[in-house]
Amino acid sequence: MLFRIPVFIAAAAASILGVLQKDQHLYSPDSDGMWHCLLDPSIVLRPEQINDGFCDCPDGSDEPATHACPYPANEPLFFYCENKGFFPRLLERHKLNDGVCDYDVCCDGSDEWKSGLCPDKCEQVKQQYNSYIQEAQAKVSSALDTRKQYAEKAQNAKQTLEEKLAKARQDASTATALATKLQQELKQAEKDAENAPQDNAGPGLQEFGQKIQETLDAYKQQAEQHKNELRQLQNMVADLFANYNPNFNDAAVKRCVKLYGEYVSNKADEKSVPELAVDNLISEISLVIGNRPASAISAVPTFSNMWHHYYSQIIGLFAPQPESTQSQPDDAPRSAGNSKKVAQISLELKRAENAVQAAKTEVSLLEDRLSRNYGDDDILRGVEGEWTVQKWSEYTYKIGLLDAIYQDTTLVGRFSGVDGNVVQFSGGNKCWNGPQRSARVELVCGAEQKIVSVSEPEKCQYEILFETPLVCKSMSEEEMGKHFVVDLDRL
Ligand code: MAN
Repeated sequence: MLFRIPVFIAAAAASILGVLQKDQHLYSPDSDGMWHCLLDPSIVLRPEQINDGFCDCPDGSDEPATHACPYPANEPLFFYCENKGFFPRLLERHKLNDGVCDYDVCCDGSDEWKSGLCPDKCEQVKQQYNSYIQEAQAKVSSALDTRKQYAEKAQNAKQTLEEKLAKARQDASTATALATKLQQELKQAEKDAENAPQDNAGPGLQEFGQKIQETLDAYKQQAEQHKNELRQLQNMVADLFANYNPNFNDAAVKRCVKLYGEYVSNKADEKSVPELAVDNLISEISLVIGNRPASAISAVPTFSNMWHHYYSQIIGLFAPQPESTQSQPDDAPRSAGNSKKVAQISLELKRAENAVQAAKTEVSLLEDRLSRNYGDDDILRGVEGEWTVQKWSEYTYKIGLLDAIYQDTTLVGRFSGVDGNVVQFSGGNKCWNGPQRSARVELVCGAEQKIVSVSEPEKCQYEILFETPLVCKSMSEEEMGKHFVVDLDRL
């Protein structure tokens, strides 16, 4: 053990112990063989006063390898360990020669240079480091592979959306062209109908049609009323769901809240098709019975003339269409045909207009989805529809990065945007006496999707740390090395 001390002293003679290689020149003596404190050159010392365990320079520059000098302004002063064969590091000077081997920083044991207590273990530390780097490289490369797959999925999802958008735009323009053509045809058919002699279906038919319309209207209103009542009831239960006191042990309330949660999760989207169908039917009836000029109403409605009217309408629908109107005899059936044609074209026009509207809505929805920011490489699109379900503390969290977050059955928030590695969720269930729930999810690189922590710094505002390969980037060995910790037990 004794022979180690001269090794360090000998090293100090050639170079000053505890000083970075690049700063060694600052310790060269002047032409008189004297040395000056670094920040106060008026203080002149003999070279052997450096590292003699007595503090001469207020800046501590004469004691780089001892703790003789107090830290100026409480900022630590450092000792440089050379760590030959590994990476040089800096150790706070108060840890020098204290009887503890600080191998996590000075693997060469130079921190205990006075006693020589600590043999050099840089070789073992290097082995630990190498296997750490190997493992880290394997993890990062597997995470990057997974990320690549997500990026491909994202690319495909984007491409599918772009194709859907192209199709929707095409549908919109086809439907628009058709609607324009039908508008012209309708104008012509209306003209033809006005000029044609009229059949003798009477005002009774109009009344009859009106009755059907009124009945349909009444049903529609009733359905509307039921819908409003249902909405009110839903709002009442939703309010209970968002604001009940979970600490109050009321089994009925808890059961209601649980069932409501299930009801909301399983509820199918509202369909507006039947309503549209009713509207179409109402306007179809008005086209069949109401487009007729008042002068045409001549007969009193009887069962037989109404029967005749409907019979000719129905037969007209299925009868082979004449080549041209010119070949029609100039009598009542032609008139029925004309008014049926107006009705038919109007209906087709209405359908085409609905199709235009639907395609335009689809176009704007798709444009919106395509223009949103989903992070580098649009990567978040790759996890669309993927949910991570994990218990954290007393709740089970369900996270769909592009959808929503649930805390058990409580909606914490819906996806509202991405900013760098942070995904925001807002508009969740209202907090008891507080705001609507919201969350901020910070994504960090990890091999798989996993919740690392959930906190609630403000009531009902959640901070979630979430591991995912989505944000992994290739790392240099130096970056990986920053997280390396020496396992002292294995030295
Ligand atoms: C539930 C949970 C909690 C939240 C309280 C607020 O218990 O959503 O996270 O703090 O409600 O009342």
